[in-house]
Amino acid sequence: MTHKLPALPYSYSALEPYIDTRTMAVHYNMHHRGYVNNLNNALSGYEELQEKSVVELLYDLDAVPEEIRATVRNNGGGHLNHSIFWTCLTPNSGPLPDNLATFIDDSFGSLDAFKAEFAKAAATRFGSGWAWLCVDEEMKGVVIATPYQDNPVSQGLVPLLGLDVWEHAYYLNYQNRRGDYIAAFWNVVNWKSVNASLQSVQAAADAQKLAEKVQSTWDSLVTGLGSLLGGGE
Ligand code: MN3
Repeated sequence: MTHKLPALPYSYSALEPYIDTRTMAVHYNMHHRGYVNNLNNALSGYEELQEKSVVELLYDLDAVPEEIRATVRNNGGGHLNHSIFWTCLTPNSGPLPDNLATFIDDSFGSLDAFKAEFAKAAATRFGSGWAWLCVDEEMKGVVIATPYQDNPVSQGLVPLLGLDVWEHAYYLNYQNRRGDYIAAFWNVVNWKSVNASLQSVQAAADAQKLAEKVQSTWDSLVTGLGSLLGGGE
């Protein structure tokens, strides 16, 4: 597959004054486009890797040949991270859907406690990187920060909400005031989209649980049949 720059779901100016027009234009059109182009260039000549989605590539980086692994990690990560980031933003933020509010309360105690933990991860990420809200294997919310363009899927976590804290994401408008940029971010979070991501993870987990239940029912049925047919001890 050829990886493509996804359409931005709003105009460059839509997130003003929290994220300015010029930053959005450069960020989307230059930075994100660059990651997509570099990823496609790196994969040229690797037909089996071209069949994989960017999530599949990053989930199993060991399957990527060493000579292009760092390039795929950085540029595949850059592509996926920004694709997630754009959908996490909206000019019409609104309240949290109930399902997401419950998930955040269960995982962090309250929305304010979650925001404080997320903002701290974003503020203390030294140098370039990202802050994330993810779902772990136990279906709990966790906050992490990743360096450079690393994506949480490489650690087996599913990202729901990401914040780019590279200087290119805020420097034109905020200069060195990363904290102001992080505070402004909460005004443009697309909670509906974050909740939609959460719901698809929850649906997949429910389907897996159901499959395991069917399997264990089947196992006990077969075991029972086995002892019936085999006559036991
Ligand atoms: Mn960026």
